[in-house]
Amino acid sequence: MAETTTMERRYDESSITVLEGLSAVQKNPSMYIGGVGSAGLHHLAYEVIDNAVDEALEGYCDSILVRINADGSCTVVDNGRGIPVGPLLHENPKLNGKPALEVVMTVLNSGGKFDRQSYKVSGGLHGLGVSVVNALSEWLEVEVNREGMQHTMAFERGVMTQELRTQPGSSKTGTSVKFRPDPTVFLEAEFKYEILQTRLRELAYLNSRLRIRLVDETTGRECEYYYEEGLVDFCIHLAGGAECLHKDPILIRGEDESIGISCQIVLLFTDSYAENILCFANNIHNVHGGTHMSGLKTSVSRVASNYAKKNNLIKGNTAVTGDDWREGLTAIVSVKLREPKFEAQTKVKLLNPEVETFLQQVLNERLGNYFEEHPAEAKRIVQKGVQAAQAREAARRARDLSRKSALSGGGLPGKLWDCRSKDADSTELYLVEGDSAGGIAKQGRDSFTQAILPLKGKILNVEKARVDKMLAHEEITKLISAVGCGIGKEEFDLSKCRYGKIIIMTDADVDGSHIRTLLLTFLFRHMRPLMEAGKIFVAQPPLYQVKKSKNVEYVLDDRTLNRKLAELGLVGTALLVRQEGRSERVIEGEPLRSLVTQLDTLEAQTRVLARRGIAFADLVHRYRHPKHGLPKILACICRPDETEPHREYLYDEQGLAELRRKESGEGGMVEVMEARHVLLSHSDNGGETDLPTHRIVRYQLPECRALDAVLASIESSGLSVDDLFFVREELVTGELPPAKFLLRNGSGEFTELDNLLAVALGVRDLGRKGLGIKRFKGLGEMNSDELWETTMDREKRTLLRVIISDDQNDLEQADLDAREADRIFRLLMGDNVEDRRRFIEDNAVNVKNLDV
Ligand code: 0RA
Repeated sequence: MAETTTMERRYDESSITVLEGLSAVQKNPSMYIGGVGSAGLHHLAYEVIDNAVDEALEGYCDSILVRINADGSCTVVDNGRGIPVGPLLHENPKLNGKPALEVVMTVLNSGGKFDRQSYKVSGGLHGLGVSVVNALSEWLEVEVNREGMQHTMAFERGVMTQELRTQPGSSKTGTSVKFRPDPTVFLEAEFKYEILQTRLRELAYLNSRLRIRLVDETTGRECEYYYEEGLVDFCIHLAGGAECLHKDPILIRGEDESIGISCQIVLLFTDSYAENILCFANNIHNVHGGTHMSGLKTSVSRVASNYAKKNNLIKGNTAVTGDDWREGLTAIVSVKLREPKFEAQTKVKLLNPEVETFLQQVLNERLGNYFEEHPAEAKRIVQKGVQAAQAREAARRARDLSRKSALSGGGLPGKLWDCRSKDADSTELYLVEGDSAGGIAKQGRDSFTQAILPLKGKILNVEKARVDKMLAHEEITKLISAVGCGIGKEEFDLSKCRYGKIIIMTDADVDGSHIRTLLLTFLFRHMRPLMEAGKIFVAQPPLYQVKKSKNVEYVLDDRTLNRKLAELGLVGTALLVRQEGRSERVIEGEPLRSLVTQLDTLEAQTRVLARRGIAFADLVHRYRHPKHGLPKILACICRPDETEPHREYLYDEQGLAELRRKESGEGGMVEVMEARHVLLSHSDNGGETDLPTHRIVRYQLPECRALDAVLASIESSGLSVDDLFFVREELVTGELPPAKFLLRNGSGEFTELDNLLAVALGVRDLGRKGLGIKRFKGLGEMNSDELWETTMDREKRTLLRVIISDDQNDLEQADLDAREADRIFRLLMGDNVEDRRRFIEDNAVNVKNLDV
């Protein structure tokens, strides 16, 4: 008892400075982590992760695990040296003698006191130290393994609750930090898998041979990133399947020890039309570039231009600019330097002038050599630049022409039904698919504020066309002049936009969604500021009209309709289960509703499996394990001597590790790869693969976790999983045996069901009784009143706002999102069919409802 008191007093006195620092963080968290929304929350995790990456940069750590825990906390584990724990020697008597671990956890910026050799900050706005994370965590537990001992400590809101406890441990080293962000501080309490995933993937790209794993315990999702030559993979990933003009990405490394700079550059000249260069200094992405960006740009243009002149590749008097030479270039430059200077705290731009000269030196020489040694590739790259220049000239002529015709009274396109109001805030422009729908929208609209522009057929896919071709396309020029703010980088003027909202209104079918994507591609590539300003919307015309006597309702999609039918069908309905030798069981009310919901989930998840070519019934019968449930991993084993891959289902990582051991046999080499990475490296050089011939390609099966839960819930309600698939076979008499499952509706009528799976469908069928359901095949099938009421009336409609990033307050996250959007457009609208298919399969549409 006495001991505790002295300890406490000692701690009280010495902790004054400590708490001063941390309470400053607690009083004004936004100052330290940028905000208390989702962005700030994730910064906490980045802070700990960055510290682990620093260990990796110094060569002490090669593996990091990040786990989102079921209780809302996050764990970051690394195998670095471990945070020092011994008593600190310090001039400040309040800190002197304290365990180093405690100081690191409770004193702001104390990480620096340990003189770590690394480049200090590996992430954007971070580098504040784990103490900030501690200050803003409801609780935090840290475990350090060092020198054969295991050390633990715990805190609550920055205050120590468990002193350093040491016990014998193993020979492994490393740090594990588990923390739960303070819910009284953060508005957003949940770590998001996707957000962490994008960031962790980038860190793995930037730090070759660092293994980073992310596990989400709440959903069972997980992923692992590991790159031998990360920057090259990053560049391929970034190019998103665009065709490459040369065989392998061009990788250039340089180092000048005398000035303490090293650089890594990857260049990929593609057949696309956008330039895409990412710059990093000490692992920090510099959104606005800086001296590394300008060094790279100048040098690429110089090398290409010199080569073209020397080999007489420019015909006539075409003036090729730097932008032309870099059309379609995807590149990453990563520099590491001792004293980086950035513009502003946000580190958006690198300023060190010596970096520019250094990069030019390295690139002029090495890229010059590459051109000389690869004449065929060099010629292709140069020709692309010359074509770009010619197209730019043609586009300028086309624009001049259209500007002249606009001046001479041409003005707005003939097909535009403009609104009467000229107020650019309250007005709306509807882009409508087809003339007939356009006509209906015209009749239905509020002509004071709503303008209609009907667009004929498929507009041009601008991802595959240069500006000149684009400006020759009538639907596009109509669109440009209706919107009024021009296109491109130099000529775009947001303030000239003639409407407050631009609303895309297409049919709810495949063609409609294609046209919508084409329009979005155009708007994203050529009118991006409109999108960034949140002016682009997607209308949501209903798919169904549901009539019940005089009552008319409109329903957006199949899912909503099904839910509605189930709700109606459940009223007064009971499920009867015949049991051998016993009286039948009756399920109704809440238990029946919950069963139907479970069966809906089952249907949806089964469809996901089916798309992967896996039959659910088969999986349950052959692979459902009494303890592990359904398999969570599908491994496709490709052996050098076999043409067809061999499939194996596994339950966990351990199973995969065993499989790998079994496959590699005596000293053999087998590589385990994520399916998506295989596809990426597969596509970079025209079908020729550089994959290992003996490999295990692993597919995660996250849907199996959801299915496990459904199956467990079915069993816990006393039903059997076999009942799902039961097939009633005809008796010798030709009759069907009595059904095991029956539905009884409110009026006491019975419906026989084949099996348990048929229950959800049966309930929906009951709900359908007495309803008139009409499916609209397109906008053109509605009359103008219907279209107004469901889709255009401000009071009733739902619009989806198109956003590039959810997080405009967080520069870093917004930037990551924008880059991801860029890549996805390339993937979806480019030529690479295989990647596109994969992407669509992997990603369900991700939009939020917004009432405007
Ligand atoms: C200070 C000094 C040293 C390592 C660390 C901090 C460190 C911090 C974190 C946070 C998460 N993981 C971490 N790993 C290490 C240097 C240790 C030494 O010199 O032995």
